[in-house]
Amino acid sequence: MNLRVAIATCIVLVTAATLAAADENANLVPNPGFEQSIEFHPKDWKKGLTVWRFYEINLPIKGGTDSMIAHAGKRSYRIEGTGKAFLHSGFFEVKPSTKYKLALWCREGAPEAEVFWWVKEGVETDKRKLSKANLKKTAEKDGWTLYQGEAISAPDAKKAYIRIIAQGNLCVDDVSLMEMR
Ligand SMILES: [Ca+2]
Repeated sequence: MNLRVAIATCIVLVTAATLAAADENANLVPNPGFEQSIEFHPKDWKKGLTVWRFYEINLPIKGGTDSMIAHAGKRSYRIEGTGKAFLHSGFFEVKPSTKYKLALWCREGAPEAEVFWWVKEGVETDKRKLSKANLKKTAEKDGWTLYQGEAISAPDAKKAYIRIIAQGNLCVDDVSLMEMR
């Protein structure tokens, strides 16, 4: 092996190691910090599956992106009211029977969260439809609280989305789901 080949090989190995490390820490949640638009036309329901969706469960409650306050970036998601709401992430791909860590930064209220496992859009897994994340407070900074929990994907899971549950006011930013190893 001459020096040039050795250096090239070394660069390839370092690049592969860097990519593997990046993959290990990859956040699977689309638009995790609400920095991109979550608007979609009701007729374009397929696009609706790729963005954050808000569901009023018990009124009075309302929700929307907030550009006045953010844990990071310029926007967060604000839920206001005394009722109950669900905030669903867009669908993303997951591995079956795999342990994931869910994390989100919140203020003004305490969230609950679940991860729903799907074979594909519209088809839930047979074995385990959802995992409750059992969130715990793990850090506080500048008025924001970090909540973290774990969830194990169903044996037939290929896709997932996260449901954040708000009972009353809640401000959310930087939601992540990462594979644990
Ligand atoms: Ca943000």
